[in-house]
Amino acid sequence: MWKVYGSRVSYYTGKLEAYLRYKGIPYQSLPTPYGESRMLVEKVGAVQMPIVERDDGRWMSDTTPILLQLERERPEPAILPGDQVVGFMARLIEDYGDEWLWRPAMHYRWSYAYDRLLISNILVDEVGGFSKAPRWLKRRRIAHRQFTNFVMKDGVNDATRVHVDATYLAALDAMSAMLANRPFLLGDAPSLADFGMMGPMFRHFGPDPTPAEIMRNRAPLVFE
Ligand SMILES: N[C@@H](CCC(=O)N[C@@H](CS)C(=O)NCC(=O)O)C(=O)O
Repeated sequence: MWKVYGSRVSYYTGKLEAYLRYKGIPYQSLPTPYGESRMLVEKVGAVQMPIVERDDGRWMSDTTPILLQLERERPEPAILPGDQVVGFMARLIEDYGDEWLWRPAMHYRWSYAYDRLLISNILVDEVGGFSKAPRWLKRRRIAHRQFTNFVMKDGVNDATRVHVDATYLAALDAMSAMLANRPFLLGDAPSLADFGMMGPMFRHFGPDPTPAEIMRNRAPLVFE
């Protein structure tokens, strides 16, 4: 059984887990071993989520090359469309999910009080284990770290917040249009595009209370 080090609320861990389940690759979810950072850097070059330890002794990180490598090793069912134009769209939408929706996803999770309370309560058990501080303090530190690093330093401020909110709404509207007459974004079967959207939609906007309510009301096809 492969080991997937990450978090049950992490964007890229959610994307990878969706792919592994679709491919029928059994895995065990484990928290990122932050105490063994040096070993992780030796194995994969960086401490980030997710990291995969395979049963053949190989290690992998970074979900886009992981998915492309696994497509070569286990081609069926394929997630790369055969048509070149549709294949380009799949890669483009995956990149959009990976790189562009990250900002609104972190903003909705860490800017809104109820979302921040919920997710810091989960993360404290997954990444706070090595510290002896009381639980309430660990939660506050996690929320502060996430907000500072991934919201403020990523450019979300009074001048940009309306635009960042609208980025999420635009994604919901575009996906709703695509899903109006097909079960997956690019056809009858999931493609790289759908897996790219699992990070933002399945692991952040779908479960986090504030964006989840918007998704249920505005984009039920995306929620489904
Ligand atoms: N391109 C990488 C991105 C991985 C990534 O940035 N993961 C986030 C969490 S979902 C992370 O580990 N952040 C570092 C941290 O929070 O300490 C991938 O696709 O796997």
